[in-house]
Amino acid sequence: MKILITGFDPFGGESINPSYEAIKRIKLDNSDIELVTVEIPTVFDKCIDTLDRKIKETEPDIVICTGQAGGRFPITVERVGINIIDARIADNEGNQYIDAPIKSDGESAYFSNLPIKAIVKSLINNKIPAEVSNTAGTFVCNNILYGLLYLINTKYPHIKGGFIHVPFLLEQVTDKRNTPSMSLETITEAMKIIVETAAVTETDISEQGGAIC
Ligand code: PCA
Repeated sequence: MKILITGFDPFGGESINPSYEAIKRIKLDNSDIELVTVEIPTVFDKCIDTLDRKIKETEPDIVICTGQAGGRFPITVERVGINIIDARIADNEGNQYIDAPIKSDGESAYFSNLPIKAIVKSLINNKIPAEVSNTAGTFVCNNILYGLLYLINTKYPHIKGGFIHVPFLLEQVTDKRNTPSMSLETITEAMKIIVETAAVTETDISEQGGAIC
């Protein structure tokens, strides 16, 4: 079983991105998994092209993309990617699209086909705060999630894929008041659990994981 996992480069004035820092430190217990780790540029369009190239090159069974969600407290397992960009800040190459579709021939939205509820449950069982999220935002993380699911739906129907948002690292919040963070060790452990849960879960569990608003 081959799993491709991606993290983003730093953006928005940060000098580090916890997603890539964590995924490059993952040490798996399950030796049946071959893990391929890639850093993706925080740039609209280019991130999807980079991902597509890597999928072609490595032919994974599962693709897990990850990124930073500064300000969120738990690890959030994204349910859905939506076909829109509405950028509050510019990406790392100065692009700032407003209300633009990601793929003109794509559906309005695609659901992750990772076992999102099983992943949340595994994290919580390991005492790591986690929940399902119903929005990956409208910036580059939603862009790559939607792009991945578009690729799965149009080109790679045998692949399972989705997206995980992680909080700031402790070192990123020393200059930010009352902002949630998590240690790099915990985020790295979470990534390991996510990879191993995705690898062994054929069908997701049916358990409440929704939000009222
Ligand atoms: N987080 C941003 C883009 C890159 C990243 O790590 C986001 O949530 O859109």
